[in-house]
Amino acid sequence: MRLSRYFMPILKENPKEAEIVSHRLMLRTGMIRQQSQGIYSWLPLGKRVLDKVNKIIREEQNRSGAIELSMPTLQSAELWQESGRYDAYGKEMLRIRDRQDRPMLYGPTNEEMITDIFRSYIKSYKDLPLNLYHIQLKFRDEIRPRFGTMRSREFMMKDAYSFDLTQEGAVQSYNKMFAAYLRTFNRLGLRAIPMRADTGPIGGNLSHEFIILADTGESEVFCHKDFVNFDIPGEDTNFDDAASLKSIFDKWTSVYAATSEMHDEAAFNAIPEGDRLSARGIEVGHIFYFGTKYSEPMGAKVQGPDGKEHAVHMGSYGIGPTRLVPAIIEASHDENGIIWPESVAPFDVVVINMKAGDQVCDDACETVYAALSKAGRDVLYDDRDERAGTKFATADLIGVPVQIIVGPRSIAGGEVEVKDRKTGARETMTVDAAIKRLAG
Ligand code: P5A
Repeated sequence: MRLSRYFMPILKENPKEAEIVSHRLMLRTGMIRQQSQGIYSWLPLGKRVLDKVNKIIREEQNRSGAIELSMPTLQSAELWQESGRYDAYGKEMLRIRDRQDRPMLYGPTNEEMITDIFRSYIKSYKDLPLNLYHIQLKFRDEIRPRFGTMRSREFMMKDAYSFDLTQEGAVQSYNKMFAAYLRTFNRLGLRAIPMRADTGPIGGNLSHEFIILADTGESEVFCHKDFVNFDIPGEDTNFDDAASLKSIFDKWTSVYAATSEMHDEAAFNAIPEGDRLSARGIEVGHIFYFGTKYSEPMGAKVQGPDGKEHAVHMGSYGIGPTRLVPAIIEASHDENGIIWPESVAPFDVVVINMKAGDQVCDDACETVYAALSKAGRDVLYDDRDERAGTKFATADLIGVPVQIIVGPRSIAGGEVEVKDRKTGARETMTVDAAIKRLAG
């Protein structure tokens, strides 16, 4: 991508409305734009990051055996009347009427709709277990939308729903998602800690929130320091092996961790003082087991091996991609801007032409840009007619992991500078060596 032809509206000034660093940086780098309170457009730079986050989420959902579909944002109120949540959900639900005056709503979550899909097709235990997910916009008319896309009214969610014949099966489905979530957040460059949490309007009595520790987080959390050293389940995790899934779950729930709603002061105080962590955190995921709360009233039943009808045991599993993007920035930035983990960086490399219009610089930049693009890397080429200082500041601000700096002096000797955004380390090398290093 040539920056001169890209759409990346960088703001010169720090936006006044932004209270936390991620919100400030997302506005400054032109990643997002507020359209109305708590409702955002994702501009091209932001969209790239969001897509990479979703790709990782998708890969790990698929690896665990979950199957992707797509459900609409608008739902009929009838389904929610069946479960009893239409009245219970309250003012957070945006209620709409269509031209025939039929009550509709913009979905805040999809338990009812997926249960409806399930009951229409699945009749036998032989088709279980089943886990269906989608990545779709949701709307919750939050009282206090704030911090940009961290807590917005319209937001994206990856929501998965599992169906099992028995509670035992449902617990295994829960453990699958538990392990998949640990892997997902790790690949996003985050250490998320699963904590016992309140189930709120989704229901049930077993749930874990996945929390990233950050001073700007909205949740107050309490946990044991040991979490920092726990191993993340590997790529070879066998999602069909109930025992190994259980051992992952047991390990990660073996020491104290709870949000303020579930906090047990006595249990926390039993931890040696030096190992206690009382901090703030960002909830990036939340998983639930709620048994037959929806399947019973909505008649989602299957025939069991005993020939009788059984209401299925369900769980639901949410991740917030549009919250994860600012959460990653909260965890990874410095005074000059964002430092993207490689896995979600909008571009892998930025080529900085210090003297656009100089034939030798232009030619070298074009060579690097073409070679790395051909090798499949996402390359941003800063070919703008701007001062070198402005270009360096932009590159640091938008946080691309590697910068290739092409200046008239070094290119006269056939060399470029390669700078690592995170460490600031610089290395001088030939054009060919730079291409070889970064072609991947
Ligand atoms: C689980 C999947 C549910 O809705 N039903 C389907 C369950 N859970 S949840 O905890 O309420 O939300 C799941 C995740 O969505 C993100 N999220 C938000 N992100 C941005 N702005 C919001 N207002 C918002 N509300 C929820 C969070 O990451 C949450 O963990």
